[in-house]
Amino acid sequence: MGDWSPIHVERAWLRIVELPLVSPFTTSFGTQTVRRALLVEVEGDGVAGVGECAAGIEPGYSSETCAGALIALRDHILPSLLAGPAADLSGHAQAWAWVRGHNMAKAAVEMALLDQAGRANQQSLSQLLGGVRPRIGCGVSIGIQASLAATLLAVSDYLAEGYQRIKLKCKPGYDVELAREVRHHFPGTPLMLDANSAYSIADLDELRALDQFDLMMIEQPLAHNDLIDHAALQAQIETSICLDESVESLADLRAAIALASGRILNIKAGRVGGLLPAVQMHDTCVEAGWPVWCGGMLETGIGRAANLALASLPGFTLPGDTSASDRYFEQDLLVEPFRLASDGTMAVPTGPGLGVEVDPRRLKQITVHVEEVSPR
Ligand code: OSB
Ligand code: MG
Repeated sequence: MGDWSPIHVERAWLRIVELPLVSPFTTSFGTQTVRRALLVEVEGDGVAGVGECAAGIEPGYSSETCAGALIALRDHILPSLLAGPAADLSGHAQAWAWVRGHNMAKAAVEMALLDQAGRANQQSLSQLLGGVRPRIGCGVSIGIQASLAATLLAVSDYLAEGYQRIKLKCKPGYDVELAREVRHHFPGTPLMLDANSAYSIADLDELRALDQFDLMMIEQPLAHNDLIDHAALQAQIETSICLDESVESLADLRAAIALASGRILNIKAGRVGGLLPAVQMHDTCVEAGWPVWCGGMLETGIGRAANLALASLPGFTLPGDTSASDRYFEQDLLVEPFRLASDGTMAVPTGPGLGVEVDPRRLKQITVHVEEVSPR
C-alpha cells in the first residue's frame, strides 16, 4: 500500500443511478432487470473521488439494499467522516469503524476515498493496492435462462467473444441436466456453477451428481451464513467449493480455512467492507493456498474499474466475473466502456485513482436521486 499525504473530505454527495440491463439476470434468489446503483461522491483539497455501492434493490443476496446503504451513509458513516480532520485512508476508515455491518456502504465510501487519494497522488488504484498484472482474465456469469437451448446459445455467444470461463447460475432441479448439456456441447470449457445458497446438506445426492462434469468449482451451494455444513459437504464431494456469501470478514475466512468449508474464495470488496479488507483476505488466502478470483455485483463502470484493480493482485489466479460493459448495459456511464479483448482479457486501468472518466451527460440522464450530505 503506497503512502500519500493526508487528505480532507470537505463535501460528500449520494447519488442513485439506474441502468437497464441488456437482459434480465435471474439467480436462485430473484430476477434483476435494472442495475440501481448508489454512488458516493467526495471532494476535498480540490480533488474529487467516486465510489459505487454493490448493494442491489432487494436484500436477496445479502441483507444490504441500495436504500438501506443510503441511510447508513447519510446518517452515520459520512457525517463521521465529514466531521474529521485530514487523514490517510486508515485514519478515515477509523471514522466509520464503530458502525456494525453495512459492509457495502463502507466499501463504497472507501472506494471514493481511494479514487480521491489516487488522483491526488497520481497513482492508480492497482498500484495503491499492490497489483502486479496489467491485464485480467475474464469470465462471465450467466443467469438462469428460460430454456436449456437459450443457455447453450448464451454460452456459445460468450465463448465466441473470448470469455475464458463460464459460470452458470443454478438451483435445485436446475443443475444436473444443465451441467450435463453444457458440458456435452462444450467439453473443454472451464465451467462452474453458482447456487447462491439455494441448497441444504440434505441435497447431498444432487450435489454429488455434479462431480461427473469436471466443474472448476461450485460456488456457495449452502446457506449464506453457514460454514459447518459447507465443510461437511466439501468432505463428501470432489468438486471444489468456492465461498461467496458466507465470507464477510477476515474472521469468517479464518474459520472457513480452519474448517475446510471450501477450497476457493470469490472476493467482492463490497461484501467484505472494502478494498483494503479484500486485500487482507487475498493475503490470507495466498498463505492458506486458496486460489481467489474477483466476483461482481453487476457494477457500472465505476465499480468495474475497482474490481479490475483488485483482480490485478498476484493471488487472483482464476478468471473472475469481471465482464465487459456490454455484457451488462447498452451504454455504461463511462466515456470509454470496458471492452474485452479477443483473448478474453481486459486491461486494468492505469490512470490515477480508479482511472476512469464518467460521462457527465450520461450520468445526468441516468440519475434518479442526488443529495448532498450534511456534516453532523
Ligand atoms: O453471486 O456472484 C454472485 C450478481 C449479483 C449478485 C450476486 C452475484 C452476481 C453474479 C454476477 O454472479 C457477477 C457479475 O457479472 O457482476
Ligand atoms: Mg456468487
